Amino acid sequence: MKISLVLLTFNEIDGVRALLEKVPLDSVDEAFAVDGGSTDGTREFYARHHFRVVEQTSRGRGEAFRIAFATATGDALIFFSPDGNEDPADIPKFRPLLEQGYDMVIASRMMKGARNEEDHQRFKWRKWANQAFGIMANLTWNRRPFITDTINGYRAITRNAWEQLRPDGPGYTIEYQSSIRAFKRRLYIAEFPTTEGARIGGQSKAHSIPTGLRFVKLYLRELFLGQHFNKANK
Ligand SMILES: Nc1nc2c(ncn2[C@@H]2O[C@H](COP(=O)(O)OP(=O)(O)OP(=O)(O)O)[C@@H](O)[C@H]2O)c(=O)[nH]1
Ligand SMILES: [Mg+2]
Repeated sequence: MKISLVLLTFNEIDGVRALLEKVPLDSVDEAFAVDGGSTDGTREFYARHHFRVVEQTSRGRGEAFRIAFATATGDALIFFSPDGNEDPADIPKFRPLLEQGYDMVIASRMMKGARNEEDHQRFKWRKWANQAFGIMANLTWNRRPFITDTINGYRAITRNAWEQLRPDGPGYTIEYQSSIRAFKRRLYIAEFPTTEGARIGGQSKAHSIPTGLRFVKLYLRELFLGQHFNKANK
């Protein structure tokens, strides 16, 4: 199976500087970055290291996923965000599950053996909100075993699944929408536990309240669309 690795960055110079050399490139067949228009030296860093970059024409992670599928030649794509939250040592864990036939593989911050960035805090607001969205999606659409982390960006998706699901969501909703539509089509999803690290530098661009509202809107739209999302996107 041919696997493409996609790095997603928008002003992530501290992260790429610390992590690019830790990415196990020998475990994938192709690798490139999709950049959302960084102005902090991220793009220049890639250029200096002869790492291929595709520039986005419009911003947001949703657009980045779509550009990645349009650019990559692999049968499956692994998405890795080098901001410190995701451990590059997990990258080789996706292949065996994809080769077993799973349509989507998610590195879970919520399952047994995993660690969430907020686990040391008493009030895990973001984790709880993510879990609530996850439960809503599982209860509404999932007829297979419970998926613990429907939102994490650290995941692999096969091209075949992507073409069936055609996710059209904006920004940070892209992963939640991919999971929801995979539930609707009864695709096979695997999870493995991961340890979420702290952000290395720069800033988060995902602001909790507006992002949460976009998730609610997306959930309602998916409820309305039901199984008819292919037509809606055409
Ligand atoms: N290609 C691309 N990447 C983006 C875009 N927006 C954010 N990213 C990257 O996506 C990853 C996750 O974004 P973050 O802003 O860290 O969101 P988050 O992980 O929910 O927030 P933190 O927990 O604070 O790190 C990072 O590697 C960002 O650089 C975009 O518009 N295009
Ligand atoms: Mg992050």
